Amino acid sequence: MTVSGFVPIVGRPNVGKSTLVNALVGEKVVITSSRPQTTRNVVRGILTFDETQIVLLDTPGLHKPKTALGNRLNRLVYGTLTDADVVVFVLDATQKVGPGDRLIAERLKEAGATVVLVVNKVDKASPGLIADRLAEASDWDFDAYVPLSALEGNGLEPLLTEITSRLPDGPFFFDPETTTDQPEALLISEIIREKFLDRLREELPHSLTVVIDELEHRENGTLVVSAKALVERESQKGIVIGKRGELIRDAGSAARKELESIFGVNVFVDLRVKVEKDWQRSEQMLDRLGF
Ligand SMILES: Nc1nc2c(ncn2[C@@H]2O[C@H](COP(=O)(O)OP(=O)(O)OP(=O)(O)O)[C@@H](O)[C@H]2O)c(=O)[nH]1
Ligand SMILES: [Mg+2]
Repeated sequence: MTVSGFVPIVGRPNVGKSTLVNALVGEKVVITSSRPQTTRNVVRGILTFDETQIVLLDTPGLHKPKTALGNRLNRLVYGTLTDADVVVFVLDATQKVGPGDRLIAERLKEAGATVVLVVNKVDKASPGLIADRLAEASDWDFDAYVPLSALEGNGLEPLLTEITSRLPDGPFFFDPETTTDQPEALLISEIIREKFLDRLREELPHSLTVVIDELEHRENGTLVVSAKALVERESQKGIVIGKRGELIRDAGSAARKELESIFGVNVFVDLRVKVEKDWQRSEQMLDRLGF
């Protein structure tokens, strides 16, 4: 008999949800960054071992929405609770439990979810601080509490044990070799976006999105990617391009290197920038961009 289930990973922006998904799956299936609100869609990371299959759902950070995009993302996250077998709720050990965390806790209680609470980033926090976080969170009376470091990969085994022991008997939903269900074009656009996030500051990361215009697998194996970075205002265009085109060239070249190592073929990346005025606030644009 096999055991399987759907496990959304939820929490405020920047607490390390995507890092945790990658650590558990054992390979990079989603992008991460030091900027809050990096993840913008639900991506499945699949982990199969022994007679167990865990379908992790990386989700956007829950926050007070300021744009139409923010509203959509929050709804998307709460939508994953419907089919959840176990929910992993992530806190950052270095940050006090705040109103944002309490709101999420309430929603999880209302949904009647089975919840494993993770205190992440313990590598950055003193034992006293970690104990404070666990004490604050114990009021919620969740099903299990696991301190860990997603970045260093410490504490993952206890988390897997807590998740697995709460999964129902069931079939495998994916081939045991599969690690994500993300379409190739989405993975590629995300990797390109990640390279911009690494290089941009302040509000700009929120205003940027990447769309793939064309993907071509040539007969000689080369993968040709044509992509556009969309920004919201004319003034942002110059920043994304950088002095003498340096920033966009660097981002494109970093993306190319990573894509070459993922796909094991030569990759060409043709990258342009386009202004799509206030796309984050336009329901119509969000539809078109697939949010
Ligand atoms: N020191 C330390 N840093 C971590 C750990 N886990 C994640 N981080 C860092 O925290 C930042 C945010 O990580 P992400 O995984 O992108 O966070 P997220 O919760 O997915 O963020 P959103 O997608 O914006 O909601 C990155 O700079 C990570 O490297 C950890 O265990 N220890
Ligand atoms: Mg994320």
